[in-house]
Amino acid sequence: MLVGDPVSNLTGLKLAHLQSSGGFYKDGGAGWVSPELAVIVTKEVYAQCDPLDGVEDGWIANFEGCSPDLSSLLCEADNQENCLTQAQIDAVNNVARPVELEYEIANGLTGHSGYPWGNVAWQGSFAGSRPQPSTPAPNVGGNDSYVYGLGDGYHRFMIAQDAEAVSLGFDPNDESVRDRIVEVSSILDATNPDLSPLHARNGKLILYAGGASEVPPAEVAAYWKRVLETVGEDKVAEFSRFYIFPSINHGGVGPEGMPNQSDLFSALEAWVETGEAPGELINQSKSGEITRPLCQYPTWPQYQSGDVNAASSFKCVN
Ligand SMILES: [Ca+2]
Repeated sequence: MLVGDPVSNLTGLKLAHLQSSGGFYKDGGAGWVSPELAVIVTKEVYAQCDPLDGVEDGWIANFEGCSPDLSSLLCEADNQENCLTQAQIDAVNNVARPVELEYEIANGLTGHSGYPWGNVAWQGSFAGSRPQPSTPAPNVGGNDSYVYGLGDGYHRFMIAQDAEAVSLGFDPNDESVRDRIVEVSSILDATNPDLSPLHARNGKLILYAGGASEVPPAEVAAYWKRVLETVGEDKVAEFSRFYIFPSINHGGVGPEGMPNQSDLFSALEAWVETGEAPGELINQSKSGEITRPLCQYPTWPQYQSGDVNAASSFKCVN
C-alpha cells in the first residue's frame, strides 16, 4: 500500500481546523492577517528556518526544528505598515498550537499535533480573505478560511447536529460536547496503530507526508511512532517505511521549482515483487534539475558540501 498524508485522526484534524482559524476570527477578527501581511510572515519563517538544514535554498528540510520567533515583526507604533500587532502574532502562532483535550477520543488519543510552519499558502487555508467568516460557512471556497469551512460543517452537522449552530468560539473541552465528540470519533477515526495483521499477511506499506501540509506531518509522525511502539521497530522495518517531503503540502505545492516528487510506486513495486526493501530515495523537482535525498523519518536531508542542486551533496541526518 502506498499511503500519502493520511487523515487517520479526523476528529483531531477537525478540532485543529476550528482552533487554528478561530484564532484569526477571535475578538471580531482582531488577529486576522491579510494576504499582504502573510507574505511578510512567510518570509520571516523562511529566514529563520530555511538555514537550519545547512543551505538557504528556499526550502525547509528540518521541519521539526522549525519553531520561529515572530517578535521581530511586532509593530512599534500605531498605524505602522508591514508589521503585525500582538493579536496578529498570537493568531499566527496559534496555527501551530496543538489541540489538547482533557479527555480521550478513539484509541486513547488526547488531541492533535499543531500545523507545520513553511506552508506557502497558509493564509488562505487558515485566515481566509476577510476578518470574520460567514455563518454558516460554505463547505468549500468563498471568502472564509478554508479549514474553518471544513471544521464548521463538522461542528454543525456531526457534533451539534443543528444546521444553525455557530462554530465561532467552539471549545472541544466544553462538557456539553465531549460525549458527542467521543462518539463521533469512534465512528470516524482510523487511529488503530496495530498494523501487525498487515505484516502477518506479508503486506508492504510506504507512508509519506508533506512537511508543510495542512494534513499535519507531525500528526502522521505521531501515528507512525505509535505504530513503532505497538508493533515493534524491528517488525515495522520488515514491512513499512515513512518518508517526509519537506516544504510541500499534501498536493505537492511548495516553494517554486524545489523538489516535490519521488517514484514511490516503483519502490513499492520492487519491494513487493523482488523483495528489494527501499531505503533512502530521490526527491526531485518537476524539471528534474534539482534533487535531494528523500529521507526516512525521523531523518531529513542536511547539506554537506558540493552542488546545492544535487542529492549527493546532502546526507539524511536526525
Ligand atoms: Ca534550506
